[in-house]
Amino acid sequence: RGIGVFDSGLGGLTVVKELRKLLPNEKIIYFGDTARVPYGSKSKKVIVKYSKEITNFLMTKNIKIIVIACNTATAMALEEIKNMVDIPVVGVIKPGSRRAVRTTTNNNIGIIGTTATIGSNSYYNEVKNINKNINVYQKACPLFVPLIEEGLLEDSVTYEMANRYLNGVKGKVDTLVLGCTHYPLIKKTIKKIVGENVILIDSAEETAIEVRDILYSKRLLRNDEGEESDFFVSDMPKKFEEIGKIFLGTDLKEAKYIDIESY
Ligand code: DGN
Repeated sequence: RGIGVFDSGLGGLTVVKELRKLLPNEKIIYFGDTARVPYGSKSKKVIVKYSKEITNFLMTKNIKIIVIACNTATAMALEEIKNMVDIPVVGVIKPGSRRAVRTTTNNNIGIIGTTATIGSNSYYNEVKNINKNINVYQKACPLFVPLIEEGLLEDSVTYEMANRYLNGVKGKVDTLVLGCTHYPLIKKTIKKIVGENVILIDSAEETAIEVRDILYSKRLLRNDEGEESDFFVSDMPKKFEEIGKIFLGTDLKEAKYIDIESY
């Protein structure tokens, strides 16, 4: 059986990249909701509905675990999806928060993400649950996703926006959580602003570790060589294949179109 992974679009491929590094034998079934991205500016009701349709689709693909590789969908729909299926469901927020708490030495953590993720206070609550003495500075950065999707990774426009967004955390935090699947792609720009000594937490890596641990403890890890992964999208498979390479760091096998609203 495979690992089901979904995201609002391309961003979740950063999680696939880490899963492949850590669990090269596993087959991954990925769904990117390219027709309905971005999720970051939508309501909980709508994001839960989308996430449920995607879960119904993934459950037809013989999977043993679901990874919600999208911060916004994790913040809005993790509990609903957990209640819907009898296989483990992993989001990206808990793993990222855990890593941040372990990393900080001055007890000042910054969190950046989409408007929905930051508005939900999910990271804030998660961090405070682990250690209530940690100061959490949150900032929504809604323009980062479109800038990154346009490929403006090291452009002056991205730098200018990052400068405005990060003004409030600069100089305060020693750890900054990249609470959105896209942000690892502009790590360099972010570092230029917050300083080289600030540690950037990429939830993707920590999420992959959590998936490995769950599969290991349930004796669900594959030890023979896996089959090729499958990629599905709700619109524009060719564009997904093209830009997906940047997120994945390697070539992307064919992506297939799925009418997700029928699930
Ligand atoms: N995948 C989304 C997230 O991690 O919050 C970012 C893209 C979006 O839907 N705005």
